Amino acid sequence: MLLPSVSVVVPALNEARNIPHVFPRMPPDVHEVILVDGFSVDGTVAVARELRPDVRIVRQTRSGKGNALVCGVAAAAGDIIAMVDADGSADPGEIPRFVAALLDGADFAKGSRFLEGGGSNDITRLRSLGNYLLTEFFNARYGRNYSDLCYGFNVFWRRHASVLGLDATSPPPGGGSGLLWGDGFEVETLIHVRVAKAGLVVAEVPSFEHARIHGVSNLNAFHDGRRVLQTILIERRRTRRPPLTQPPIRLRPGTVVQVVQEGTASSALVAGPEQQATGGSG
Ligand SMILES: Nc1nc2c(ncn2[C@@H]2O[C@H](COP(=O)(O)OP(=O)(O)O)[C@@H](O)[C@H]2O)c(=O)[nH]1
Ligand SMILES: [Mg+2]
Repeated sequence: MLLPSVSVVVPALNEARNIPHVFPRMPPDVHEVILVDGFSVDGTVAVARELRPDVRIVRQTRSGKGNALVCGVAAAAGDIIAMVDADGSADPGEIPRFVAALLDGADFAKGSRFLEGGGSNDITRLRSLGNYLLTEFFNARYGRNYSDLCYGFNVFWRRHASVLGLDATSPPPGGGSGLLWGDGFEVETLIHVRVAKAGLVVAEVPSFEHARIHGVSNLNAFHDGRRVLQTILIERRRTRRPPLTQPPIRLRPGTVVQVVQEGTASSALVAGPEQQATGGSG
């Protein structure tokens, strides 16, 4: 069987010192690596090209990590898109684990630091508490049972990219450096909301988040936490309920995933011969 091709989208804002820790960990068979540069001034693009002459450099159209991701998604040509941070916190070596969940039937594989096998050296107590509350709120509103909402390691079939409904091409509002909705760190929440609204089958995959290697985070827990909360609230007002049932997905032995369906969740290490996972009673 021909394996699906994988495009890795890497948003990067002044990550020249971190990219040498990230690129060498890419699985050898990825179809393409797309670095979406946020007009870095530290030589990020030159370092990326030196490490990986085949890297595709995309300049983002507005500001913010969300805008960077959507520009990367628009440029991607692979069957599967993997979103991987450039600061050394996400390990591209985990990509095959996510791809396995997609091959096992999921439409979208989201990383979770809070499943068995996952973890974080990067998350602060404040962020952890905020993430927990926002995740619970999201679950209550959208009928899911995710364990981790605000985490950026996501992998999905490119054919579902239109579900995200994100705008890669409009100029910045007012011609300045303003953000459109979804351009900031709320982007992951916006994606999860729209994926849930579309009723896609989502598998949570355990992932380990390492501490950022150099530099400091661009995220502000209060400001960006508020944008995440607004996203959950505003998008819900426009929501029609997603389908109540999702088809069961088949998992290969050895895969550890959490299959999340509306209102239910179950974790499983698939140990025996191929088994069916339904993610609970639905
Ligand atoms: N292109 C681009 N990348 C960004 C921007 N803001 C953050 N990033 C990248 O997004 C990833 C996550 O950002 P980071 O600051 O580490 O936030 P945190 O992981 O939530 O603490 C990193 O690879 C950043 O370089 C931006 O405005 N433009
Ligand atoms: Mg980070």
